[in-house]
Amino acid sequence: MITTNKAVLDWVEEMARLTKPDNIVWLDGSEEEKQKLIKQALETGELHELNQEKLPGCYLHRTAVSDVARVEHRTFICTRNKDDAGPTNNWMAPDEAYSKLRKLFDGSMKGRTMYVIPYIMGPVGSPFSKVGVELTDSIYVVLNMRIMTRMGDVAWQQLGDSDEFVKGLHSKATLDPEERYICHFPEDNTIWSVNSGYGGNVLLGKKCFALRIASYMGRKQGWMAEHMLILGVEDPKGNVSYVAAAFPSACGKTNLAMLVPPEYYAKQGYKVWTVGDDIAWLRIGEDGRLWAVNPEAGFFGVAPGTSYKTNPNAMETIKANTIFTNVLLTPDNTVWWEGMGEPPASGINWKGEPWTPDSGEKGAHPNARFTAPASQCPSISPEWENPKGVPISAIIFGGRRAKVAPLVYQSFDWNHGVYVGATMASETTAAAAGKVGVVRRDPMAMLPFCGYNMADYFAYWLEMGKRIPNPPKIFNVNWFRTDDEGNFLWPGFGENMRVLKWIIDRCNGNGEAVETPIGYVPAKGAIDTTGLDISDEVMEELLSVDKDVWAEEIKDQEEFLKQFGDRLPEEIIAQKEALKKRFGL
Ligand code: GTP
Ligand code: SPV
Ligand code: MN
Repeated sequence: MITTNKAVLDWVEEMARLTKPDNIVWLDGSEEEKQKLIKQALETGELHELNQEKLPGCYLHRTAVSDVARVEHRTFICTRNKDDAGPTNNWMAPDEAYSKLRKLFDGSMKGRTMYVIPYIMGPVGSPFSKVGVELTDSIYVVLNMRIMTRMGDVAWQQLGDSDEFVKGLHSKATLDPEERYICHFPEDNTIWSVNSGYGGNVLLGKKCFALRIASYMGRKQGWMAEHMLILGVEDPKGNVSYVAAAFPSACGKTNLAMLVPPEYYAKQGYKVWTVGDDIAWLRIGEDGRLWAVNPEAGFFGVAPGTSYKTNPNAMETIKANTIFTNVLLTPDNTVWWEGMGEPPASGINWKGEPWTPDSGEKGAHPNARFTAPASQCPSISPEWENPKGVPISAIIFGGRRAKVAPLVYQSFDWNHGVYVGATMASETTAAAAGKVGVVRRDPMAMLPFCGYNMADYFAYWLEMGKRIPNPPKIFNVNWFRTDDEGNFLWPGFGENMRVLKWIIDRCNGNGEAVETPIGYVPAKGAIDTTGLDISDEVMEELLSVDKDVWAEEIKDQEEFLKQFGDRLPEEIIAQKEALKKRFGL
């Protein structure tokens, strides 16, 4: 179906005049269309067909070697006022950005097809949901968007003749990294992305729309768009408590969302249900609680480290109908990555070169990913497409900190929780181009994804606290504390259930805690370690709050907050002063 929506037709025509494709294909989202596109992508080499007996419906894609992660230094928020983008975003004036990118898009689709992808972010028919349209010259993008969103005619139906849709334009152009731009125009509901073929830069429904544009929209409209997983913990009586957790990229959201409780908990009847693994849209419900939906329909997850030991639900999810990007190709035409288990004797690495385990090089890129339908996840929640969403009892912040942050602590109240989120820090990962393992502040895991001034974002969080009659409790976790040799002190993965249990107990008025200057930390023995091989000393270290270490930490937080100047909410400063005072600093 070609829509009759005039705003869409006019815009597509204008973009086609600019990019000059040989033809335009309007996608309907059908199975037949999918098979046709796969066939074409196999012919051009954009996709490689994997062993269809072992991995039915699965394909491999390799990106350009210089195009394997998000490019934060080339990602811009283009608001008329520079201050509206704020000090943590790259900014370009809209006129300048449009004219610069227009030159790059001019004729960029010559000899190619322009695909028109109508899609919905959020469950079909949900009051949370929003429509987007992405124009792209990449079949890989089309096939990924087909998994990650509700794509096709269903979106035209939802849009009707409204002009309220997010306009996304993407072209691979020449893939020149020097001319790569990911530009957002929140004032125009527009995203222009050029010269990349990597997920986060080009699947415009995901980070570009569902976080950057949506965070801007949400602030105007009274809701929130966050870099959060959503999961439900079912207790033996059948009560389900939902939590949302914000960890920076490649810091454990997918893994926590798909957690399999260890035997000790499974036997008692505990279950974990997956609602989403990366993005949450949150609204205040009629009952005064905060309700969340997952705007996505699939998982674009980190492959390395994923195994039947660490994340069996992910392994089951990706057995069929999955696109693998930048993984190792094995001799039996299946896939492998570091951390999956025994490597094959040889293979073709992510760059497309011959590889052996002793070559000294990685077989898969550290940011290799799988794209798989959420519906295939064994732990997918029966509520995951509920148009009303699920009610959130706890918000959890977290990151990778070898030192400083304890395994878990609870904030004193909402405003203190906002301060904890605002001053979060984590070691950088391969999800974005640049150095790995450097500690940086990443407020609410939104540093690369906030579509407006981060100081205003803090203010909005504080304001939401006043507006939510029954707000979630706020916690912080850290699975990544290490000993002096750099070994993780906490087993992580399924065992994180023990921490989740304490968090839910706290939400229900149970769970023993001791008060420390940074918040409530589990009392000795309050984290149940039955069946776990961990010493009391290690537990003590995991939960320790060291004054000298925190004195340094607070100095660094203070330094970070300075950049916001007068725009920083008074309450954030008050929280910082109160924290210092509690430490006697
Ligand atoms: P994005 O998709 O980039 O937003 O990342 P994510 O937050 O969903 O991260 P993901 O769950 O994919 O985890 C990234 C890496 O961290 C993987 O290699 C995991 O194996 C590893 N990881 C996840 N959870 C744990 C944990 O509890 N402990 C340890 N040690 N590693 C973990
Ligand atoms: C992230 O980097 O946080 C991701 C992957 O979830 S991407 O979609 O590439 O941004
Ligand atoms: Mn993410």
